[in-house]
Amino acid sequence: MSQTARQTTVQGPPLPNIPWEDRPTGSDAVLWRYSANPVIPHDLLPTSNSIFNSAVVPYQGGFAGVFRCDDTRRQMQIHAGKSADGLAWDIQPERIHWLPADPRAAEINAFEYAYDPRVTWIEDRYYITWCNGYHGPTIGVGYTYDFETFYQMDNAFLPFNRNGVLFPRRIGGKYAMLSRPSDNGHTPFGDITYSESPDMIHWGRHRYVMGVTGGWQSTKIGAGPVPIETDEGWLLIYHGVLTSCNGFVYSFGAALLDLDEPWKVLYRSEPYLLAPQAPYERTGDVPNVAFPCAALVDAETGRLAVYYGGADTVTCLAFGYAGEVVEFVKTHSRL
Ligand code: BMA
Repeated sequence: MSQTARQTTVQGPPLPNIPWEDRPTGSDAVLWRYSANPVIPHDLLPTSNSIFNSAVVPYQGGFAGVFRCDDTRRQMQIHAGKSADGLAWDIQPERIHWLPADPRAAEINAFEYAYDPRVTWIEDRYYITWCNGYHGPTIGVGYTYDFETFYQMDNAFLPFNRNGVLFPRRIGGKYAMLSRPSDNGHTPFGDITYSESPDMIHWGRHRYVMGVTGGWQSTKIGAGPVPIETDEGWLLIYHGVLTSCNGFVYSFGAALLDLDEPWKVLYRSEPYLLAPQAPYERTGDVPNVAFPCAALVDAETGRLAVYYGGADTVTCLAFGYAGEVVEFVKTHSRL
């Protein structure tokens, strides 16, 4: 624990080797893009059509992650990867093949499709949630210790659901997850909800967290990276969608959720933090998409590195200070 630039305390270990670039001279942006974006090109693998909406965590002094790699058949799959610096990635050419975590999980182990992973360390292992095809999209749950062998548990929910994001610790003694009940297509609605579980298998006590407001978050919203614990509340970076005459536009902003009862929203940014404006966010397989799935934070300095998908094609990075994001959300809030 330590103080960031604006006195917000971030809970967590120091991460001195967090990918980082200083704010460009003259800029007053709360989040700024990495000048060498995208960090992962669409064709890093010989078989990849696109690599985007991916999740990264600190691992053994470097970094590891789970990456959405749509292949040249346009199969949506997730692959494991490792990196020394969080920038240059070695991604496995084969998708993750899940071993059933228990005999009953074997019943749902057949692969349909997988996309938009999130990864978090809880207690003794790295948990992965993703959008898992099981007679419709729902929230897959699995874990790994080493990013080599992966175990699949039961899905958290019935279809249709997307954007399942675990909190990085138990809350009130229970595992906690945000999700976004939806339908089978390019859902034109979507609110963020909260559920808890004693065992990571049975989920209940569902609570409504927040829904759409206006502007960049007027069509649907969904949790992004694993929430970051601060002394002001859980810092939740989330995406919001606007429907233009040319289709959906995906931007992202942030909210602060109550530490003990995270379904209570304390503050929520009315302006976005980042909207598709760079060429690699505006042009690609799906234009006008900035879709965050992971954030690294150095509790010592408050430095924040957000990984997000650009235009459903590439993986990008944006930087900021957690304390400044908290301050921005508090001073630009509309619930
Ligand atoms: C959502 C998800 C995301 C994608 C976004 C924009 O419904 O499928 O993976 O980035 O649409 O196409």
